[in-house]
Amino acid sequence: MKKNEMLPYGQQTKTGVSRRTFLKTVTGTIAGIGVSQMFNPALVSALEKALETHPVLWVQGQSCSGCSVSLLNNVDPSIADILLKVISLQYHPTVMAAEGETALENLYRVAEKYKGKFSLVVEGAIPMAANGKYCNFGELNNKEITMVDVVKDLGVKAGSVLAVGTCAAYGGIPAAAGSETGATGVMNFFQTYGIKTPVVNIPGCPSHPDWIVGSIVHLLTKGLPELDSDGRPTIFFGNNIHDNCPNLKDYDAGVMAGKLSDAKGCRMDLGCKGPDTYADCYKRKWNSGLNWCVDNSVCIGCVEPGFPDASSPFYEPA
Ligand code: FSX
Ligand code: SF4
Ligand code: SF4
Repeated sequence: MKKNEMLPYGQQTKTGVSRRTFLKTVTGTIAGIGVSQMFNPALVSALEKALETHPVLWVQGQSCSGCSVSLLNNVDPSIADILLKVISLQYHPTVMAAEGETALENLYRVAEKYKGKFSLVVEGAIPMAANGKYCNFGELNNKEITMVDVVKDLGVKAGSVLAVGTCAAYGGIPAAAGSETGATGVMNFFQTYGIKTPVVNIPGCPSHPDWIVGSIVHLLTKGLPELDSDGRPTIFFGNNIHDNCPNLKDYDAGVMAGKLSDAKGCRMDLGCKGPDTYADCYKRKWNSGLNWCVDNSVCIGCVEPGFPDASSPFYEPA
């Protein structure tokens, strides 16, 4: 079997990362920031049990695929292994080998079989204009299937939906000023069609791999996480960046950076939107914990519902 081949549910290879390694990775990746505490000692058996019956289906609409890339690049052992063999990911356009009608048939088959139980991950916005024709998903029985069709059909059947990335959560870049496609996020889309399936927003442009994996694990083992008024898990998005920024003491003392290459000082004059942004980047960091936006640039508020218009211009003070 090819490393990235998608096998039918229940037939995934036993080679590669084991479930125990995965669990260690998950708890290790998100340890120290409160997430590990939400898992009781029964996590291992609870997750293993959940995985038997709760596959994850991942669909992509209007996005740059940055959220998938963020996920695939950032965790060791390979998140592709984790997703394919441990979280029971049954469909993912970027990592699976199957394509065309076969893949689409499998997507609908798994959704029917695990109706009410599977988690649907939506990456990217949903273009509602022109009958959904701005994002063609594929063909089934000689009929064109759009992203609108897929999110409607699968959204109704899913046990829960994770809107991964700011595009899927709130419309994001595809919905920015000047957009012609009617791009919108999952919650808004569900409201339009009266779909009641619970949605967890995991914004970020892209979303952080820990936020994605942590939320999936929470859903599988403990159900819906606590959400803020924008539908985001408070465990990841509950705190203000500015209030927790290592540069806050410089801000308080009026020590301001004047250019991006300045090593010292608060970056508000350079356009930092930390005061209007809620996420834990200041402690979680990015690129496997190496750095974060405020180290070398500014926070552009990528997790907020108004992004990118509300943050623009990025490098001018709010
Ligand atoms: Fe959007 Fe995510 Fe930004 Fe890109 O998929 S959140 S454009 S990083 O990739 O959807
Ligand atoms: Fe606040 Fe940004 Fe300054 Fe940090 S760099 S203290 S987040 S304005
Ligand atoms: Fe997004 Fe700001 Fe976090 Fe950077 S620091 S990832 S811009 S929320």
